[in-house]
Amino acid sequence: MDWSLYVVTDAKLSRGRSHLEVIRAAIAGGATVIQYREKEGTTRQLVEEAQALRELTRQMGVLFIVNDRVDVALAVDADGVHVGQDDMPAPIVRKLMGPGKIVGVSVDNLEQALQAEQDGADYLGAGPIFATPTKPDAAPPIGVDGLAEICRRVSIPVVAIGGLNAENAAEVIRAGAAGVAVVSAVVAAPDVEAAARRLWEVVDAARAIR
Ligand code: TZP
Ligand code: MG
Repeated sequence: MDWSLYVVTDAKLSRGRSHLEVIRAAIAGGATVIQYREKEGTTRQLVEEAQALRELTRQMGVLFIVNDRVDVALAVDADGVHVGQDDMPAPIVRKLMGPGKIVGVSVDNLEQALQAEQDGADYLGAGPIFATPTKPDAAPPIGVDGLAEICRRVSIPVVAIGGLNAENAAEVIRAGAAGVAVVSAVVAAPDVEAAARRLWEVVDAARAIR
């Protein structure tokens, strides 16, 4: 699985553009994983939007993950689901999703990382690496050192998240991350495709010399 550039949706940051438009451009620029993250709207709306993104990501051959909602992930046959520390516990998520689906868990410290790995997570989202206005209720930033420690201690892929952009993506890859997860750096960019391509290039180059 290619975790290089993991793009997370955010309707409020999309400058009035649809998820489909933004995500199509992100994939054209090199996004390898798409996460549908929507905290508002009815279940019907969520399923319809997720369905459309599922079709697009399947056509384009990239992974499709749904944030939080195991039911929505199953409903649209997403590749997996991503849960946080206040969401459904990972072992239950695993049971509901089945062995063939991807389960990702957000962690903001080593203890949570080790627990998530033991609980059967396929990958971790570690962060926030840096403070970010995109998630005001996030835990305090763990920094590149916090990320590096988690990467050293688990054997599953770790995707870094929080305040990442083309300027700082290389250092999280050098710290051991399998990829960078971004919201604003891609979704809020005036030119989504160009922003994604630049990030992908930085990640690819950083990995080549790791
Ligand atoms: N989880 C930890 S930080 C964050 C999430 C969803 C938001 C990251 O957004 P951005 O705009 O890439 O800093
Ligand atoms: Mg969550």
